[in-house]
Amino acid sequence: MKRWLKKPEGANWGEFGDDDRVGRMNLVTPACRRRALAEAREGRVFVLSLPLDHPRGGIFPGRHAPSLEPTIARDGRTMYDWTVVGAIDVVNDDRVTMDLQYSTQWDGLSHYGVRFDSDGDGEAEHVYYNGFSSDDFIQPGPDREPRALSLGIEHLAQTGVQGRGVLVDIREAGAGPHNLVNFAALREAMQAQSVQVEEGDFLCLYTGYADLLLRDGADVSTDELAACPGLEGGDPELLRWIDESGVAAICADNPMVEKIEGVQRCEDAALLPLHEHCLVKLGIHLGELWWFGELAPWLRENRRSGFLLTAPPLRLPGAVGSPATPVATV
Ligand code: UVW
Repeated sequence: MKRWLKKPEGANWGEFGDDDRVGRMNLVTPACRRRALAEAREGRVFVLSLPLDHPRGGIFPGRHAPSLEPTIARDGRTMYDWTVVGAIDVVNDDRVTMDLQYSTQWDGLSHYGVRFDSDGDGEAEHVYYNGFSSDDFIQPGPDREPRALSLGIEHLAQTGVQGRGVLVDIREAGAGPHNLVNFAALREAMQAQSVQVEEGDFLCLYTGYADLLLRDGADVSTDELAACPGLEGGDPELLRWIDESGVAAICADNPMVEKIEGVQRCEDAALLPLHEHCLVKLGIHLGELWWFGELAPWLRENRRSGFLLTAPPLRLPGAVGSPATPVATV
């Protein structure tokens, strides 16, 4: 069912069907996966996740670190060292409370929307990828659990999230006081590192941010973190290239992929233009706070940029984002 009369300029809504819920993941075809498998030549793996209790102290107020506690068994006992009289079994079960987007994570297509008049009645609604709207969410209430009905993260999980990752080191590519990386700078970095991006690839961006979060025992200053580069979402050439390149997803080791400090913005435009372009207009999932600290040097030493990436989110119905433990195989 087509849900909109008007779509935002540059949106691909309808391209993968009026009911599509996974966007550019449609471009990760069996042929793409075979190409990705061919990158797994050594059989060596790299984990691309931070420990999920990082960033210590948090980055976004309101997103809390995981807190573990034992499950309460039917008999009221906590299930740590749980035993049954007359048997030798010892069982531990636990539960976690955490914000799904605290650490290494996927932004689902229901994580971010914009106010836009998609039904042409002169009033802006809250719209998401492919014209889904706030009607496709259950809002929290006294007897209701909230959930994204149409664009929950389970749809991404069901694709398997496996394909070819290509890593670009943009640590030195940024410019200006905020170290913004525009299209010209990204292209230069890709050329210097012989990175070829093909349709259906997962573009991975190494900024060094997550390395700082893991720095052993040392305090990391907010200035050091702020100096790490990020994409300049306000650069129209960058947005055009993201569209034309056919990338399936963009994954970075920083908190937002893009940086918003110092970005020129028109009145009533999005604060996060790359989020708008990727998540709303094109259905490109964003991976955030990934960790490339071991993979990047190995790829550099071996003069490679491609790898087999396997990065499913939790298959958690109705969630708008998810922690992930992405794995690179080289
Ligand atoms: C926001 O957009 C606020 O968060 P994230 O960087 O997780 O997408």
